[in-house]
Amino acid sequence: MARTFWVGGNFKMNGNSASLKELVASFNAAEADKNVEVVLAAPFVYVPLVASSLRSDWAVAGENCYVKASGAFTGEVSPEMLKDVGAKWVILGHSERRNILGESDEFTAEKTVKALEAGLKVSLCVGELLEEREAGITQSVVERQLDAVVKAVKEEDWANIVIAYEPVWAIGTGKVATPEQAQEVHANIRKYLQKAVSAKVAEETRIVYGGSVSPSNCVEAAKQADVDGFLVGGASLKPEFVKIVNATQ
Ligand code: G2H
Repeated sequence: MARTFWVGGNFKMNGNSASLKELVASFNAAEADKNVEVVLAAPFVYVPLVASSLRSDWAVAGENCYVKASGAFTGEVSPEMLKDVGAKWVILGHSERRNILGESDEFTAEKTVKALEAGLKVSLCVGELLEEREAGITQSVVERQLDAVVKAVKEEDWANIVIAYEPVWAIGTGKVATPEQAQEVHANIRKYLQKAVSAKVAEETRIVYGGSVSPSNCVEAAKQADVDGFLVGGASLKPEFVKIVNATQ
């Protein structure tokens, strides 16, 4: 089964009502490849705005969620709430959550379970720090992050998970991983899924690359056999994001 190319935009903590309205209008007017699944992740407060104004063939995501449906959890947002305001996806395990907010592999796995139970699809981020790459432990770090999720979810849940490999040293730094570096890790993740879950899940799960993806570096990366799309931060805040959506045309 061919894997549908997937491109996510991750606005992070950027934008305001006016700028996001303008950005969405530019995306709505653009000629985007209809064979690509496109998902835009907005800050919680702007999810309704983006969801209500975005073209119907693109979907909206939250950038995080909590592990409960409701209750005394001041400042948190549940997967059910995200769904209620129009999100179909949520990004979980982003390195900024893991490294700035201290979220563990297990907490990320628990969030994944709860988001899936609520009916959201999950863009699950994994990736190593620069010192981990230099120490030659990239694969074991990524496998440790994935192990927690493998233990927590059922085999059929993987149909609703996209894995985003995002080497932390390449995030927002302009230091993009080479297409070969991305391909090597993606292929190893696929081998890991085969061993840890099943051959079907390994074959069908989309593994996308994130970290300083831009209109100028996406075309080569998209040619790699195991690169099934991108999770794009900074470059998703510009109309040229559509060039990344169209990377395989
Ligand atoms: C990685 C990526 C999006 P950027 O965090 O998730 O951001 O493209 O700005 O490196």
